[in-house]
Amino acid sequence: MRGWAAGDPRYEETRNILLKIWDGLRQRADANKDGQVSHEEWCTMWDDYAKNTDNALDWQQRYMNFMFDLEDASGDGCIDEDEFTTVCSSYGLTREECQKAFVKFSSNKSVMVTRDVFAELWKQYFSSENPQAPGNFIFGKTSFE
Ligand SMILES: [Ca+2]
Repeated sequence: MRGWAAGDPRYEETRNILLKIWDGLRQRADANKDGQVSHEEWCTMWDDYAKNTDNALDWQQRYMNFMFDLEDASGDGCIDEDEFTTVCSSYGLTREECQKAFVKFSSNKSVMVTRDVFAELWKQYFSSENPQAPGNFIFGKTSFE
């Protein structure tokens, strides 16, 4: 997304972070050790997380920070609507839906989405049973079908 070539230190750092995320994910979620994380294993792991969000696994914490850094393209410590929309539309959502989602989790753009705010929204995304909880919009989707 950022156009960094292989060999660029930022490319290598990002690659290393993703490999660490995968390592942690595989070690904790791949219950039957077949080298793959199945849908069921994935859900079981996040269900465990939802029961105690203060007890996040290392890789889950890395994943959250990775997503924050990915979205905060300007590096100013805050995700703005344009940054959010750019990332979420890259995986197939329309810009309009991303903008609607941003409005929902930023309380109509009145909240600065800093890393701390994002961390709280992230916990909500994985643990809240309320479909309208602001955290449920951090991946850009506003519909649930
Ligand atoms: Ca930013």
